[in-house]
Amino acid sequence: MDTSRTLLKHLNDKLNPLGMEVYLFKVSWYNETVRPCFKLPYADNVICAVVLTVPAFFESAFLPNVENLLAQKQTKDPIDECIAFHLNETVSGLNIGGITIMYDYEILPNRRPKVLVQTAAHVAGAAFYYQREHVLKPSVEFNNVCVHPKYGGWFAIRAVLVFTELEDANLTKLEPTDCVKTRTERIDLLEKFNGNWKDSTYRDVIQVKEKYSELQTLYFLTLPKDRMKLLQQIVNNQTNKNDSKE
Ligand code: B12
Repeated sequence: MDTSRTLLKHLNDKLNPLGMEVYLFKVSWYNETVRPCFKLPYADNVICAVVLTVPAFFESAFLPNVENLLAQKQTKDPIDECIAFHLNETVSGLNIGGITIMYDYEILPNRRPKVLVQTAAHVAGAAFYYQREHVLKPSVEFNNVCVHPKYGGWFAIRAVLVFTELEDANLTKLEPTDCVKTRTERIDLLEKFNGNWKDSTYRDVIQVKEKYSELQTLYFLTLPKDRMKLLQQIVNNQTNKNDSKE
């Protein structure tokens, strides 16, 4: 087995059970598509991994840890904290130096995102990136959206790991599945994503295998300032349920 494949297996063995998926790409695949100001400052054959959270993440990784998160009284976003914890744990188990983790929310001093995770997901074959150019409606200022072949829009793209000391010129390119094929469907997708993303209809643009639970949907629709209160309620309900069983 070659090094990239061993690496991918390690990452997925650790992260799949937590509701996370990992796909590899080379720096050159990403840098060839983005404008110069977004290019990653690494050699062409350096291996990167894009990390997604899929519906199971909330119940498999996040909820079991909520009590600890509340006890720590930390100020960071609890979901971001949970993802960072698991990614740090996972890479610390690797025997490779020079690993850089870039999160979706990280912004450079020039106000640009550190990494464009949608482009990363597309070039890694994780999720097709539907952009306004695909619908030939140049007059409309659409924001663009990735669609996952199993989970539609019920997922998020959380991070890119860069393995700065690992180069592989022969990494096999996985093409993303083009699951929103017609122009009409693509316009519908982009209109839903831009028109009213809060109703989540854009997420159901294809038939999906699994989506966010009611609780997860409620959590993400709750304003960040009120999420800790919601988590406290979830923990209290859980404690009451356990008490009544005893
Ligand atoms: C800034 C930002 C916002 C801003 C502005 C929106 C925007 N897109 O600009 C605000 C705060 C409004 C926002 C809101 C939301 N966002 Co937002 N946001 C981002 C963020 C941090 C950066 C996006 C950005 O600035 N891109 C810069 C532009 C220039 O990039 P671009 O348009 O892709 O252009 C590049 C490509 O076209 C590429 N390119 C050129 N040619 C080709 C060819 C090919 C084949 C490819 C692949 C690429 C490619 O080159 C260009 C750059 O040179 C990303 C996370 C991230 N780090 O990427 C999330 C992200 C895009 N947001 C996301 C979401 C879900 C939302 C919300 C629904 C809120 C929410 N619940 O989080 C709303 C939706 C609002 C809406 N209707 O669009 C998701 C989208 C997931 C998906 N399925 O695609 C992301 C990826 C975050 C995540 N963790 O998953 N967001």
